[in-house]
Amino acid sequence: ASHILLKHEGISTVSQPTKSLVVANGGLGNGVSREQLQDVLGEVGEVETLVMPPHKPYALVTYRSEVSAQRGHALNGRQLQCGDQIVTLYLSYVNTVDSELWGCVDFPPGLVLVEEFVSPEEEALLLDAIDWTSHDENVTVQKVLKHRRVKHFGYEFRYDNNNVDKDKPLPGGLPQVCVPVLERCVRDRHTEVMPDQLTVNQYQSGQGIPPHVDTHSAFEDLILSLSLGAKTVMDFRHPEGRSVAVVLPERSLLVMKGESRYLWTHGITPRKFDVVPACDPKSPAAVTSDLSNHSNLTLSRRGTRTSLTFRKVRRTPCDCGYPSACDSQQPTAPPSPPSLPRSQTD
Ligand code: AKG
Repeated sequence: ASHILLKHEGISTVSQPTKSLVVANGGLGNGVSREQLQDVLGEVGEVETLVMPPHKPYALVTYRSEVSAQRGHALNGRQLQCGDQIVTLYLSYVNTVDSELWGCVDFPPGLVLVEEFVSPEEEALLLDAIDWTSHDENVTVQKVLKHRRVKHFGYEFRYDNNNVDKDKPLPGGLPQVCVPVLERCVRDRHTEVMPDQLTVNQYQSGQGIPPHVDTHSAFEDLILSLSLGAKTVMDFRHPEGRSVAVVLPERSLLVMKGESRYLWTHGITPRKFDVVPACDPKSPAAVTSDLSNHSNLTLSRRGTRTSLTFRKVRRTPCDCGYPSACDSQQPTAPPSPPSLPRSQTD
């Protein structure tokens, strides 16, 4: 494998341990998904960066420490089930991985995108089941906001205080049609708990949602967002200014946890076209890369996107590791969440 990597890709492997490894066979080009590889590599230590160049049959991983990389190296020979084929991973040390050189910057930590999470048939079923003409306030609360329309199930999300009335559940609960999707989220270990709140956002072309952090005291760590009907670009911003634009293809599931949920804002800029990588439609995984370093970009006209955002209402104050962004951990109780989670009503 080392010989082929050097000859075809210019990657030279080294025998002495370093923090970085090339994972031969572990690439998007041979059917390994980012989340699948991240799961395996993350079992043995903290992954700092994972670079998966579009269409290539290998990935490059850098661990936080050399000790973790040594445990990663011991994954050599590990087999993965990818669709109906079994892929064997071969790992070798490399000197350094320059993410910029490779044209990919990693997602915010804790962010996972699962492409084709629902089939086109399920997508149609879910879209059909959202009845925008129903106003039964026992089941759903519906609002037209400046840049989108919304519907809430389980609990109403209130845009005046960016929170939910925890003692006022909507008796209808979550729509039955969502149950198979949520069961799959549990089966695939994206969540251990069943969400009890759903916000449906519908964006026409040109609409969006302001950057915000979902109020920590309102919801537990995990946020799941299913994109239906059309793709969009979601912008993630770190408080220190770093930003990552992530293409969310239709039928994909976005899983936000940890730092990406608690510290980074997420939002959708209202516009009619997005800049996306000009990728081979047979290999949609390529579009999950951050856009800033792509050389081959194109314009994509926005269609009507409906997103289903599932969350679990929090019952005890948040004690996350991001106090600067946490309304539960402010020194004095603020009248409304501080300037941290911005208004989501615009
Ligand atoms: C929200 O409703 O707070 C969202 O962030 C929606 C995100 C989405 O449309 O995927």
